[in-house]
Parts: sequence; C-alpha cells; structure tokens
Amino acid sequence: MALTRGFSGRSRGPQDTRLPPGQYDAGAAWPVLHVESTPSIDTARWTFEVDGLVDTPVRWSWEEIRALPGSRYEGAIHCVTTWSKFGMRFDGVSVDTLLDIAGVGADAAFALARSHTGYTTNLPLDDLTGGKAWVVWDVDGEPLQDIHGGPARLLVPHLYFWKSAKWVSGLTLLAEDQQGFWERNGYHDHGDPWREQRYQGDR
Ligand SMILES: Nc1nc2c(c(=O)[nH]1)N[C@H]1C(S)=C(S)[C@@H](COP(=O)(O)O)O[C@H]1N2
Ligand SMILES: [Mo]
Repeated sequence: MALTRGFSGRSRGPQDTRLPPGQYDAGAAWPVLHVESTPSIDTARWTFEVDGLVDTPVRWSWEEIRALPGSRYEGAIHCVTTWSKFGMRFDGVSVDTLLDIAGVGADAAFALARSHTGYTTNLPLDDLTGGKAWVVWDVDGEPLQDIHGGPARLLVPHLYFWKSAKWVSGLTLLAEDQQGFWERNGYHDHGDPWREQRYQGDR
C-alpha cells in the first residue's frame, strides 16, 4: 500500500454488513451514477476550498491537501436507488481536519458541498463533523477513478450516496439550509438511509 502515514480516522468496521431498509447488497459491482458528463480533472488544476461562515476561508491545492494527516473509512455505502455496497476502504482526509484549519463560525449550521462540474448537495454541519465525513482520493488502495469522482470526492457514508459529491471542489458553511441539485429535484434534505429519508416529505 502506497500510504505510509498513520491514520487517525475512526473505522466503522468492514464486518458491518447490515442493510438499511429497502436496500440490497450489490456485491462486487460498483454502479456509476452521475448527471453530468465525466470530467477529467488534472491534479495540477484541482483545488478544494472551505468558505462561508468560517474564521478564514482556505483553499488547498492537491499537494497541500495530500500533505494533511490522513484518515480512512472502512465500511458500507448506500445509494438511494437501493444498492448498498459493503467492505469499501477509502483513504483521504477527515472533513474535521479541514474545518479545524478554517475555523467554524459560531452561526454555521449547514453546508453546501460543490463540485468542479457545478453539482451541489446540502448537509447539516453535524453530519460533516465528528469523524463522519471525508474528502477521499483512494479506494481499496488505488487512486479513485474519474468515473467515481477522481481525483477526489466527498464521502459521507452514513447518508445516501448522493451527498458524497464527486469531483468535489469545496464546502460553503451557512446559517440556513440551502438545497443542492438533487434536493431541489425532490430528494431529501438530510438523506439518512436508516430512516429511509429518500424524498422530500419523508420523515
Ligand atoms: N458531481 C456529482 N456527484 C455525485 C452525483 C452526481 O450526479 N454528480 N451523483 C450522486 C449519486 S446519486 C450517487 S449514487 C453517487 C454515485 O457514485 P459512484 O458513481 O461512485 O457510485 O455519486 C453522488 N455524487
Ligand atoms: Mo444515487
């Protein structure tokens, strides 16, 4: 494995193979889903920015973000189209690390994540902190492919996978919730698979 740093991220354990309600196990298959055409983003051009209600807006280059302390997620992902996939291993940086550097503003309660392609998705800030969210660039020890959001994507595995923005370019911290692409098109603002929060109006 190419990564030699110590990893501090909390692991949920690859042995956790519980299925949320209404989901099936996709097995070895990893479906590819996105609305835009697949971009090819050179790491020389890639940046990631945290702005909005922060003490200091921060923008990282590819080299800068890769130099931060690493963090790993091992476990499942759950797509609202009903497939789940177990035993995934993602490496990247914890969103906690990024937010600690920028400094979370007192009024910040929500975030809007955005992609280099223009895709957006909204999340409560609480779902991005406390070891629950990452910006990831490796999966199972290999660089994330373009089709899965490479060079880097957001990973928020405890929520439906549309919250895990591919080709992620930044997070804006907000006082009020502001809907993203799928949420404006009927998907739930929170998207907890254990509560089956698939569509607007679902509890
Ligand atoms: N930029 C971007 N990110 C996105 C999407 C998208 O359309 N565009 N779709 C979301 C949805 S609905 C899912 S299920 C996952 C799919 O990720 P995968 O193709 O790696 O399985 O990406 C999420 N992130
Ligand atoms: Mo999805």
